[in-house]
Amino acid sequence: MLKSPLQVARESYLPKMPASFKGAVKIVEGNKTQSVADQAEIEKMFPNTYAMPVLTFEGSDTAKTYPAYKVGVILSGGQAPGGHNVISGLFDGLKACNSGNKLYGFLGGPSGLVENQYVELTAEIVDEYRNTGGFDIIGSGRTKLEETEQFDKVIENCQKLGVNALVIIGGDDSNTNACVLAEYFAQKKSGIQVIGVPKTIDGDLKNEVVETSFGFDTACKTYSELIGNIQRDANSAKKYYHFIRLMGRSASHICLECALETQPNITIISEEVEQKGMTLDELVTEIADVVAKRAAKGLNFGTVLIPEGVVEFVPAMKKLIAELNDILARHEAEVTVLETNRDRRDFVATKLAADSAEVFASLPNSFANQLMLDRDPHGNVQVSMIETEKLLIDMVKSKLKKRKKAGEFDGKFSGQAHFFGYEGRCATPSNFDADYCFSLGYTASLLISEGKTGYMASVKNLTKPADQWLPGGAPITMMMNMEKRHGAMKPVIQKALVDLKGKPFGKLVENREDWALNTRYLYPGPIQYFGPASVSDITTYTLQLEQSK
Ligand code: FBP
Repeated sequence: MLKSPLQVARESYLPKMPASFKGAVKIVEGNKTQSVADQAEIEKMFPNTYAMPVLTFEGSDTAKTYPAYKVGVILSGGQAPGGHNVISGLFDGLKACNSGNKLYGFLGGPSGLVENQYVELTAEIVDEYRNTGGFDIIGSGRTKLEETEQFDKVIENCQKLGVNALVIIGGDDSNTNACVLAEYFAQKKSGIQVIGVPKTIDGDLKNEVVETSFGFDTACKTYSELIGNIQRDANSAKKYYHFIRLMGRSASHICLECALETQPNITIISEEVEQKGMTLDELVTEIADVVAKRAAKGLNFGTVLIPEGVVEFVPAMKKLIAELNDILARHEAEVTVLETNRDRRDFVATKLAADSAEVFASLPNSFANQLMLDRDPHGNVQVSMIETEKLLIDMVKSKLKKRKKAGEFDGKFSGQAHFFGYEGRCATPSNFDADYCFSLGYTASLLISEGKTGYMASVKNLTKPADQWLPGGAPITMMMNMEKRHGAMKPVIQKALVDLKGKPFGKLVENREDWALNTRYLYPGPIQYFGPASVSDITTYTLQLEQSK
């Protein structure tokens, strides 16, 4: 493998660990749990994995011996910084539990489990990837495991190889899969345990036992560095408005965190847009008003942060997208044979309800075309391909043009569009993510060795130094509720959206007016891997505010 100087230097970084991992551990059981909602239905669907207790690992003086395991691991869904350290923590933990343990990596995500594509992860391989970004050690994918035939195939493949535990490193959808698999394997008495690990840069897989998903910290710091650089450019040239769309399919956690790190002029939070029931035009008016007020102070430049999922939170657009999802699924064959985008637009327009057809017709063609692009395997619109930042620039521009004509606006407006998403997903993990991920992997190895299934690895107390972190396990069923997916009610992990009563959003609201009208930019600079802990070991504002008393 070719290595950059930083990669070489990071090879020798030893992730900081909870004190309880320094020697033998004992497992402490908490109270029995229940699901966040729809308890009766979830209990009925998960008779073997419901109501299990939360677990905590504490240091112990009594050494333990653990049975030997063959463990399979997959990386599932979008990349997130730190995945390689989950695998190295898992590997080291397994070897510490029993030197005969073996680890297999199934290739390309969940499909590797079904197609039996795997590689044995040896010390030599794992060492090459310690503290690096990316998921390239075994690759990732978005295949959804939902058919009984797929589950049976997984059992068959695991049994052939002698694998008796699986670790699924993924987001809410992948951990929902992990939960369903754990229950199915238990019902079938297959003897295969399943443990999940909370991954996603989106930061929306969190709850009382999972404080944050890994990758969020590094991705936000990477985007914030870029936003800071752009703000400095904006403040130097004083001639552009930069509209910056940020990844985060549904929740606006990334956008909110980057706003707290950089203090831009405008930050859109999808959850607030939905709560206020805003139209696209109202959103555009809010932006145009800030542009006008800044222009009145002689400031014809600025930054606007846009969460990539915002279109699905504008109620009229949400309805339109839901109808499009349905139409495109039901008429797939008819739509596929149509040759031009115009034919496709005309076809779907005839199937939409009158109000949605009106909204659809009001959109620029390029944007309407993007709304019709293929859905992902979980049925989600691929919001990363929808250029909301360009749509908003065009709409703000035409609103200001009208105001200028009416003598109501005297400034200048020139927009630059940016989208930051893939830039952050494989960044070299920050010290926080390198440490957190290693601990998550190590925790997963202990959950397996203790014979647990249907649990998600959890490490708490994350704003404290790593030696005070509290590792353990959370039953995945406690995170579940029933939601409509593809027209049917399904058990899924409840997504954590931005809490509009929470402290991180409160801090934005408190400062919104000031950051809009004045120029209070913060320039965070690049992630620091070496140097004082006050710079290199800090975590997100979101986590710090959430955990502040
Ligand atoms: P996960 O939920 O799998 O972690 O992925 C999240 C994400 O990074 C979103 O932020 C983004 O919308 C999406 O993946 C992009 O998906 P793809 O990699 O398939 O383009």
